[in-house]
Amino acid sequence: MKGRVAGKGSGWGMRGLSAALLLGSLTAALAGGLAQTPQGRPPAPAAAAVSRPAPTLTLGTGASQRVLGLAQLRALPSVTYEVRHPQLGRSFVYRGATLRDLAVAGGFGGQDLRLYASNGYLTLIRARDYLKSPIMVAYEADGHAITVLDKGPLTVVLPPEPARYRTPAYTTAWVWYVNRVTPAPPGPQGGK
Ligand SMILES: Nc1nc2c(c(=O)[nH]1)N[C@H]1C(S)=C(S)[C@@H](COP(=O)(O)O)O[C@H]1N2
Ligand SMILES: [Mo]
Repeated sequence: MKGRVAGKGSGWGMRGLSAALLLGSLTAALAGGLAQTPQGRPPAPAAAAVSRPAPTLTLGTGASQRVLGLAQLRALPSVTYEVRHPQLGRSFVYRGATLRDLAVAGGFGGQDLRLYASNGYLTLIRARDYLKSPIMVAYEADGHAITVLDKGPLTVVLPPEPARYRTPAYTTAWVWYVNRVTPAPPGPQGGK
């Protein structure tokens, strides 16, 4: 299918699993906090560790890979725009680094990209899309760090234009919890 970013249904199993793991760790954090302070609220550091993990984005693989922390992501040129997140159903002003700049920083500028998420999800984003429009890895929404519940700490965001980005064919490109970008292996689906 033309303009299709990746196969439908990829990641379904992992999505359920990650939701279960997330719920499990939230429950554990709450239980742990309550056990330690029976009269009080769970301690802030436990809650913060669950909802705001430190962002890292790895560019490439193996010996040539580069790991960027938040400061290094912020040191790249940033883009900012408002768009409705298709899965959250809410609009945010997102800020982040473009895939175009990240690919250059990783030494694979202009190539089709494979994006990986911490829940095992992966998808393909085409050079013809990210070279023409500011698709970003967002680290900020409405001026704040992005929580896990809002698909952060790093999440892929597509601009509102062109209009095809708002069609179902592109919902797979909104990679939540993105943690690695590599050049796509050869093949129509980027080796998927
Ligand atoms: N990290 C991560 N991002 C993901 C997915 C996933 O499983 N994990 N699924 C993708 C796909 S295939 C789709 S269709 C949408 C699904 O969002 P929804 O289940 O909220 O409709 O998120 C996309 N981003
Ligand atoms: Mo999907």
